[in-house]
Amino acid sequence: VEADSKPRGHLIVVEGLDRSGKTTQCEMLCEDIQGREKKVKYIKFPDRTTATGQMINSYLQGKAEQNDQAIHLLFSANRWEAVQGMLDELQSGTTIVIDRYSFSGAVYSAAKENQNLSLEWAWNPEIGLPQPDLVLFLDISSEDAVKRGGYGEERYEKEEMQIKVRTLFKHLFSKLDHLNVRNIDAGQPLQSVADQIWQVYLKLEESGPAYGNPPSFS
Ligand code: NYM
Repeated sequence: VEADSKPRGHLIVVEGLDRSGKTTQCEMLCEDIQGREKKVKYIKFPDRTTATGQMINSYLQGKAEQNDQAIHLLFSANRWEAVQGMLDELQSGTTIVIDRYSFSGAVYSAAKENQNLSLEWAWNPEIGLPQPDLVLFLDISSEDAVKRGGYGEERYEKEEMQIKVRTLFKHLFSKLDHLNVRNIDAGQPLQSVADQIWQVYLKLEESGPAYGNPPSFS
């Protein structure tokens, strides 16, 4: 907009089930963006290094119990405490690639067996967080996810839960239809998934630079 202001970096979110290859794809995308002489930063939620992140880590590893609402709000707080840092990075022209964000936040809580939290309730604390310019949803069938060497030991890494998570992701994205969400077929070999992602990224770059802070979730 303002001719003399500097463009900000893009905010890109990568979402998907456990075992969908998110982290590997984030790393490959960051390397490719860097290869274009652009500044890029990788962020992962939950950020297990902060005080809230340590509580989340204990919960995920089964070392601590938490009430469903309380742990949900801790996951959200773990994002809120990172907002200023993210906005500063974007303003300095750095593109941010985020490994899981508000979408995982809402969907995993709403997928819990006891059905304690509705998707709508779970989305509420995310309102006001910066909205990504692009969401890459790494879509993989739950059966394929299981075949990829089985799940880890953490809470939520169970087949029944993953099936619900996948359905809820799709439902949430259909409700947030103003967002730029791209479905990526993550059942393909690594390099082919990376190629799909790269094509989508190039389109974002072609759409031109962004200015000011990104809009917030409403
Ligand atoms: N998870 C992740 C949530 O339940 N809520 C959230 O807000 C986020 C960001 O934590 N099974 C769940 C999804 C994962 C687990 O993620 C840890 P990762 O990417 O395996 O570290």
